[in-house]
Amino acid sequence: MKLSELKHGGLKKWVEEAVALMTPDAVEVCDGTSAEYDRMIALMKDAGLATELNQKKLPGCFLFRSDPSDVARVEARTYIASKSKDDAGPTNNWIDPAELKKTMRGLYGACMKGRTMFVIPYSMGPIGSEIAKIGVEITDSPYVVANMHIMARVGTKVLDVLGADGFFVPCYHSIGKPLAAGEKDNGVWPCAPLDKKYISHFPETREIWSYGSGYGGNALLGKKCLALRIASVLARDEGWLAEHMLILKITNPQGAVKYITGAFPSACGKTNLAMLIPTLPGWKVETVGDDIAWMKFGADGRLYAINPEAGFFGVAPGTNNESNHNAMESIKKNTIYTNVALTADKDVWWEGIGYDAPGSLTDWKGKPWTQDKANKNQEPAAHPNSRFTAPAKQCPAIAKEWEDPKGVPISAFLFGGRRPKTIPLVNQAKSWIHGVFMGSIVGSEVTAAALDVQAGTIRRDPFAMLPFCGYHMGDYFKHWIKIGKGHDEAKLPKIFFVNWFRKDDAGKFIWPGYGENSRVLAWIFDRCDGKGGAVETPIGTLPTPDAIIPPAGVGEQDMKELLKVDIAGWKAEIKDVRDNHYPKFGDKLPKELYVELDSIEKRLNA
Ligand code: GTP
Ligand code: SPV
Ligand code: MN
Repeated sequence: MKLSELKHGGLKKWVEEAVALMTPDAVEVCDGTSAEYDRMIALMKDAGLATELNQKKLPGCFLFRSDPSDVARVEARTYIASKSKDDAGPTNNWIDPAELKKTMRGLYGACMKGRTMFVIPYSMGPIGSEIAKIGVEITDSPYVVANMHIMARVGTKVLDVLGADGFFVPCYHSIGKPLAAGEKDNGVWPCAPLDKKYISHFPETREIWSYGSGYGGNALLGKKCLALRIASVLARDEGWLAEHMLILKITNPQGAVKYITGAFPSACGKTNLAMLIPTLPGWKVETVGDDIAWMKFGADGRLYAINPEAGFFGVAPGTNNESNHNAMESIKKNTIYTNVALTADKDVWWEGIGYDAPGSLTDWKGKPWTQDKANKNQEPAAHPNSRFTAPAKQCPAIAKEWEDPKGVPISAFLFGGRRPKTIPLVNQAKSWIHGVFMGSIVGSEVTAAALDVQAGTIRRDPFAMLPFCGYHMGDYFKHWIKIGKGHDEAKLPKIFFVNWFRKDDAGKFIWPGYGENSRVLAWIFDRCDGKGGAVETPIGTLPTPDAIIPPAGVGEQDMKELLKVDIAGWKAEIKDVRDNHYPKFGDKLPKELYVELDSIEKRLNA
């Protein structure tokens, strides 16, 4: 579609301004058809950036290798440019919006020379749903266009809903690598150097400007930028919740259904939990969403969640038929693989795929790689943050209501992270405010999902939103408290803290995780109905020793360890929150949370 055919005056003008600034060789408005998707892939093949995979084994699947500097979100280059620095808060990077726009306009100047500008109208949420939001991303990356086709609803049908004057979030994206006359990418992933990358958000004007990266959350602007950073601001203003949460449907052996959401930091198990196959007989889990939940109150006073996305951008390493069969089934066709390893017969491979590397591979950097199991220090063949992009509808466990524009009523919120010690397998909050306290102190061992934070250390990641909250985190806590005060607590989701990642002194996981997590989900399900063996402790409501049937290989002693209240560990935890975590938020830290902190401390000392 041509620019001149756009019916929305504001959109047309905004694109024309971008064209004048970025001077692409051509402009195309995306229609969202499969022919368009195929054309994007063909363009990338021509540029030497897409490798066609074995079409017998993996029909419609392609592999991309990004630049080694462009393999994950870059938190140090991500900005919340609110007018006042205080509105961005202590956990976000801030630059004055006028100054940032000036810098970025400089970078955007002629940045699309030699390339085509693609205009992608997209809907986060089912098209036309009252909860859905429309964005328009302009980009010079066919890789981004193809990924957006999978991750969001894109094209002409979105323009139809937008009409002549509808609201959209304008999103600029450029990889920041113009081409000189006759120059081609020639197999080199185009992007800008780290100090030129900017992932910028202007919350007051609801704008997103991204420059210099082609990877994941930096470039697919509907995902973290719109659906979390901008949406969290809209949610604060309008009284709803935009959260980094999976959404699952769970059915018990009697056929009763509940919906549960869960916030775990990046690479801490959301996709896996959303697609879990229960080991507990008679239970069933189905997927509604694996990364983001938008939740609004229904007329009945309950919270209803939609998944704003249309696909999965999932972590490849560790995904196998045992750990996540449904993901493996979802990624057998029409899938984009990024930074995984390639086998000689053009199949994919990664660490933790469930079998040894078949012969000599090409690693994610494009170099020959042969598995050497004796060498513990061998570099991995697949990047630890290598990912698959696959349509959600391909998931065998996708719930039939996953696109229901009303959303699904939520019974429980889970919070969790990778905590080798102290935090028990599961712990129910005594009240909404206790649950908000739990969310506010989420911590996790750092993973590879972001480029610039050191893997292996524990950092606080409140509500798993640290990199994704578009405003002051202290105000965000306040928003959660306000939600509780403004609604009937009996109808609000019950809140639980889970930890699948306890390790023994040898560093081995005590809990097998994955499908076995269904044992914990079953307890949570029952607790939502006030059932299930439970004991009150200083830190919350824990299962009685017999309430969770241990999986094979987990002994009585292990279960005791997983469910004990580690008084000394918790005292250290509370001290760390009081000395290091809460003070970061200054007077914006709601006093209700200090009250919770004090009362837990008192109970621990009793
Ligand atoms: P993002 O897409 O970055 O938000 O990640 P996510 O939260 O969806 O994490 P995902 O489910 O992709 O899991 C990340 C890694 O954790 C993978 O390597 C998984 O195999 C591993 N993992 C997931 N669930 C479990 C579990 O229950 N136990 C253990 N030990 N590992 C798990
Ligand atoms: C995450 O890091 O939480 C992701 C991947 O889901 S990205 O889309 O890159 O943010
Ligand atoms: Mn995520």
